[in-house]
Amino acid sequence: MDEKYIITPTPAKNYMGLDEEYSSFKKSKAAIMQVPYDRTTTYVHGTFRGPQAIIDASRYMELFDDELNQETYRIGIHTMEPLEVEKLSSEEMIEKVRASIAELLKSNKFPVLLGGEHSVSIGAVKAFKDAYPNISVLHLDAHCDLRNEYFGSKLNHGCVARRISEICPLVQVGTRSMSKEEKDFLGSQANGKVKMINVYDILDNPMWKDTVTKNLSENVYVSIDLDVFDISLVPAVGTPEPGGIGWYETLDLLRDVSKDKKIVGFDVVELCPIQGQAASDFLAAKLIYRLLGYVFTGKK
Ligand SMILES: [Mn+2]
Repeated sequence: MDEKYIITPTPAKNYMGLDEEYSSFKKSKAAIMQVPYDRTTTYVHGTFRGPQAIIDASRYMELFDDELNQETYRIGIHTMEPLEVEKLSSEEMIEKVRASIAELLKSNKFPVLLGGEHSVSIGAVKAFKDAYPNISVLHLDAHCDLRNEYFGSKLNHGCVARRISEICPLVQVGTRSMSKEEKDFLGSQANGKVKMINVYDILDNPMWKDTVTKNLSENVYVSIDLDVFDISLVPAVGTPEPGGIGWYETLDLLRDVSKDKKIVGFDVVELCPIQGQAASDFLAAKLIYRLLGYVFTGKK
């Protein structure tokens, strides 16, 4: 792709390009943590470019949210320097993420984590479990990620939900791909710790969103693998799967959950940018802003 198609002159540092007044650590309620980790990706590599692509795209969004009729940025959104994780093992990266999220929670910041591959979420969930013992995880993903081990590692991105299910209850939404091992796990050992609402449930049952909220505890961490969206909306992911969910039904779900529960943090992972195709990056940037808006509605 010819470089002239890329309008952004230099990589942006700040989500939405916010001024100091709305992005200093001290004054911000939310903090964006970038974790450009991409070591166990099995198909398309490049998720380490995800956080920067989201920050770059975010500069072209309106500061006014026309659905919520509010200027969510006024809560203050701080962008942290990217975590240095490129050369770390999965164990080391997860511990670094856990410690960084724990620090943010101590400072009363609302963490937003940008991946990177999905294994970054394990560190975040560990930190949230320490801070909120009754936490549960809402996991949006095309894949159920319930393998005990994948490519020789228990911390592979394909094992994320299995590891999270060992920490706290998990509700999965939008899945449409699984192995026989994962199917068997759901049928036997999951022991009610994992509730799955797959795409067929979404198509068949108009009350599917109620099933989601019913199975979540009061405090909720949301983990969004962007491949949950249909590939026509978000083709730039590490493991694209056809038949995903749409923008408005995803927003409907997140709006419902934010009203019924307390969302205490979230991540957006697995963006694998395609040069010259900005739609996926922009959707991710806007999804983050809208979800922050839901969480902080009326709390500016
Ligand atoms: Mn996935």
